[in-house]
Amino acid sequence: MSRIIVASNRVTDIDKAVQSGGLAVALEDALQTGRGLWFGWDGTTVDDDAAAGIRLQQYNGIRTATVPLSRRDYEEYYLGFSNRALWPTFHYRLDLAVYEHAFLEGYRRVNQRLAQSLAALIEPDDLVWVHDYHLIPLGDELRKQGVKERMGFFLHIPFPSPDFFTAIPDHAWLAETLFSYDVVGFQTATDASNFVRYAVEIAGGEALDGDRVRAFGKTTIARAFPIGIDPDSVYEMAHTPEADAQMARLQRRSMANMFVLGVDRLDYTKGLPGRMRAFKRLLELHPELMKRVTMMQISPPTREEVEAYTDIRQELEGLSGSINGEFGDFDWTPVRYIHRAIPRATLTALFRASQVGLVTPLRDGMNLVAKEYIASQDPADPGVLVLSKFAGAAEDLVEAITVNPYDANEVAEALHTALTMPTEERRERYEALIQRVRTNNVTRWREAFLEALRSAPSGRAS
Ligand code: GDG
Repeated sequence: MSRIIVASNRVTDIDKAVQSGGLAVALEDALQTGRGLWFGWDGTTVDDDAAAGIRLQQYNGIRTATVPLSRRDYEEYYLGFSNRALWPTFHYRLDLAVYEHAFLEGYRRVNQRLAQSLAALIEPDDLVWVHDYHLIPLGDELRKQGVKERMGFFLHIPFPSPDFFTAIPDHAWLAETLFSYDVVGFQTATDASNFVRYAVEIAGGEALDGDRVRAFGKTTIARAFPIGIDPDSVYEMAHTPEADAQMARLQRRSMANMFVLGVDRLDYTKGLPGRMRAFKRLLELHPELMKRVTMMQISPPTREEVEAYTDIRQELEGLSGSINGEFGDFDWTPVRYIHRAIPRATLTALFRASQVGLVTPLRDGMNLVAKEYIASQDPADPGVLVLSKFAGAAEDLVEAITVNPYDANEVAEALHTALTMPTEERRERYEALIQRVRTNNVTRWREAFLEALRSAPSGRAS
């Protein structure tokens, strides 16, 4: 069986990463059973990159190969092009996008350097699986290094419509690099079709059968592979004696007996200010809910060196403070806002304890929180998912209450519907949703992608 080489921007401490969920869990099995290798940045920065070599380690049967970044690489490749240019553009926020020439050069340089380090580790018949927007040109750079093995790329965030993609200076170069992969995977059918539209309408290429698309004189496969979770492990974590105790403590300590829960990295794509405004609107429209419902928002910090992230933090602190000042009482706090990461076990207990999971991103590749919320529920008395139509998850989770996150009134009314929904309807929606979360689980995602890669026409995109 072929070895699997995973490349992602960040390789974290595997034990820690597996505990906190995410990509590490998804890939752990594949990496262990396939004698795999996980390659990427180790999260540190050094002054002099010339002195920094590749570091090989082994955890739990998984080999990692990591490199540090120089401070300049970190600024230009990571904070700059990846998070100031690509992240906002791919999330339809051209107003926040900063395109500096030095960022683009840094992005190219780092991808080239990473490819040089990785190429030396690739053996014949390996399958190379590259992840996310930081590393789009890595495959092309590997090809230039002479790598002929099968290579696939998976984009965790949305692929925007051509109008937005073409705002990126050198967009044709970036798009062309994707054609060096044998398979390009997206979260949703919409994302895949945006990519094909770019190839056909902007690059003058053509869509062929079997999800193949040809442009720039090369052919690749563009297909949706919706990412999922491991619902059984989430359910188990939400139903331990410790979780029971945490739920009881929450109910005891609170005047409100209903909770609306939001869990998102503090990112401007997640629609957090709009979510708080919608909760305020709920209290205005339905004052009978005062003192009966509390909104809990857990938002761990992220990318704090990018200004747009400090702005959103200030806005959110201002909003939660003003709602609490206006509506709160000595015995009731309407909004509880936590700007810290909390342990995964506590998180799943909170999912289970909350009558509503409120997931209202303005754009999101998939959104795993929506799936984790469903997986944590008690089947006899499940909560209700209120989900933005702009989350990739909305393409599949159609029994959620779907909302337009830009419309505070609509979200407020959806919250009211969710909080007053009869048990029978809650169960019906839950049964349909948990079925979907179980079917489109993380193992299926991984296996479907790897199968597509294994059976791709050739190891060398042609
Ligand atoms: C990107 C795409 C796509 C959050 N707070 C805490 C915590 N979390 C966990 C959640 C969930 C994960 O982090 C977040 O995943 P999401 O999918 O919701 O969002 P992104 O971080 O933006 O991820 C996204 C994803 O990649 C996968 O392809 O779905 O669209 O943007 O698992 O539970 N975990 C802990 N404490 C916290 O405070 N332990």
